[in-house]
Amino acid sequence: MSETGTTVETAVKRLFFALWPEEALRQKLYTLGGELLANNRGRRVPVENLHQTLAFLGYVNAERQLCLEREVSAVQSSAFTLTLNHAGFWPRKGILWVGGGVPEGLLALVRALQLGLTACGLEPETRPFQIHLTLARNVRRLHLEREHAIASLTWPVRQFALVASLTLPEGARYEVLRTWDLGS
Ligand code: 2AM
Repeated sequence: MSETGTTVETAVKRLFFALWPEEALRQKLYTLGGELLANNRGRRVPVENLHQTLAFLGYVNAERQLCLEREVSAVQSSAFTLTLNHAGFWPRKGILWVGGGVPEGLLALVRALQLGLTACGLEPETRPFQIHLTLARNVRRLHLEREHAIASLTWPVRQFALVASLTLPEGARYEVLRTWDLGS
């Protein structure tokens, strides 16, 4: 028992902060992925895994996880609404994704999370933040114009999540460890 406890406490976890859509929106995104992919081959992200990453943390030990949780608990960001209105395809990585504009509230949240990462000794992403919610990977070929318009999906964002990524033989499984509410 104590050995198991020790293992858990000292283990590193692969973590990221994300926006996790409600079930109904995930279903719509999954359906959209099927429509966009049509007869092309690709590995679709299972409906339960669909999310938007805000900050990728990589492998993190328990001490650093605590630090990150403490830092982001102090974040005072407001709720915002996302409008997902286009799809894209990155041929080199074979990724089919949906995107939309980045409202000021989202930018503020991402910046606050990045400050938290820095405070805990992690290096935040330097590329400008953009929305790309992955619908499918390993897509070999897809004819999609650059910003392929989709019927808009409205996503009221009221919280963000800390998520653990587990790599299993059947693929990635994500576990939402903790959520934080955004201010109104
Ligand atoms: P992706 O969907 O564009 O692949 C869990 O792996 C989440 O973290 C996914 O949303 C993935 O984005 C993202 N991710 C994985 N590795 C990453 C990295 N090295 N840098 C930034 N994001 C990463």
